[in-house]
Amino acid sequence: MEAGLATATENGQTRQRKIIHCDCDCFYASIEMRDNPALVGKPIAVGGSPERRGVVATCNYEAREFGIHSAMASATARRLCPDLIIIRPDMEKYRVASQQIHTVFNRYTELIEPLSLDEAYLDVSDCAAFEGSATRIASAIREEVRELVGITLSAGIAPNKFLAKIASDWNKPDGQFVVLPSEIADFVDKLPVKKLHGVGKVTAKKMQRLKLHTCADLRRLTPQQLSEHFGSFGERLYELSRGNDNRPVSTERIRKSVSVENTYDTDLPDIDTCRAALIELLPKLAKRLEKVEAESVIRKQFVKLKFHDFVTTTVEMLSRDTNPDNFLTLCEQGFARGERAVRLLGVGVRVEPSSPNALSDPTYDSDKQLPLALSQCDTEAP
Ligand code: DCP
Ligand code: MG
Repeated sequence: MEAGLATATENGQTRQRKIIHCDCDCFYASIEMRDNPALVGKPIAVGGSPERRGVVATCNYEAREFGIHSAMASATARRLCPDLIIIRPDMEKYRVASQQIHTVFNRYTELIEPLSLDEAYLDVSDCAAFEGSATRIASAIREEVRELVGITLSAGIAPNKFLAKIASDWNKPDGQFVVLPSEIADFVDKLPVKKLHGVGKVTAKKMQRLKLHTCADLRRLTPQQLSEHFGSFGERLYELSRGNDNRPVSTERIRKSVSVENTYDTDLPDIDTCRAALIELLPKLAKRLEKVEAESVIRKQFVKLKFHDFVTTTVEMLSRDTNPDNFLTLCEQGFARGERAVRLLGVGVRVEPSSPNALSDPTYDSDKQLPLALSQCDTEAP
């Protein structure tokens, strides 16, 4: 049995996990359509006003036909679709719906890992309903969410989290897709590398240069070649390209930070280039924060720099928002500690759950190595 499919049982035997990844369809927009059926069939977005430089949080599938998507400026969205109806978000309503969805999940398993208000992994390996058929459990969950909450949900069913998450997108909206253990090789063969978690813009470009387009291409490389090209990420790529992922569904992890970072093709030589690069990271951070703002509150802002010699330093301050001037000040303080070229820059915020139930996926947290109880600053050797 392949490593990524196995889970240990008490007597030391191994068996396959059954994971369902659930993701509601155009979540905020679905709730708004549910509450105002006159909106159904029309292009709608939920977000800020175009007049006040608002952005789209999400939009329904009719609006997506016009090229509108999450995080787009509402003004741009309106330009693309002059008839677009833009609705202000009502977070409280979405939180209530999220709790209801969880009541449905709880009927089938206690092993639930929420990723955001509308998304969760469920481990149903021990669920006896429907003779243990994860496919039928997923259908039942979708039906019950439709009845109880009045919105649709898509599901991916697979032997691990990585495949389940990709599969839930396959028949979206209002659909589900199963990857059986016997189908994994075929499924990942055709999978574009861009679909792999952790493959961002820079890595994707590099893979393109190396003519690595699908997981089948990645599989042709040895572990040594993968780590030569992609450093410590190489090992993970080796596993993912084979459809392996042994991460358990975790019910306990709490999101501790939200951040973005970038490793630059050419080192940033001085503070001015660092400042400019930092400003460019901010929209991406804002985008990630939008997704979690309902369940998290900001406690600190921080900036991380990795100098060309791999020495890393992090500077942070107490804060309740993402003030760009604060980030610039932190960046200057960090740079002053090294006064040498910078290969990686990160910006982020430390967060706490806004309610004890607001658990989330640590995969948003790209700063896992940072200590949690941070002093004002810390410097790490490589
Ligand atoms: N969200 C947000 N800002 C973003 C992305 C998302 O405010 N940049 C909010 C609105 C979404 C919700 O989070 O409704 C869930 O995000 P998803 O990425 O799951 O997107 P949707 O559920 O809206 O659409 P999909 O059908 O693609 O899952
Ligand atoms: Mg969704």
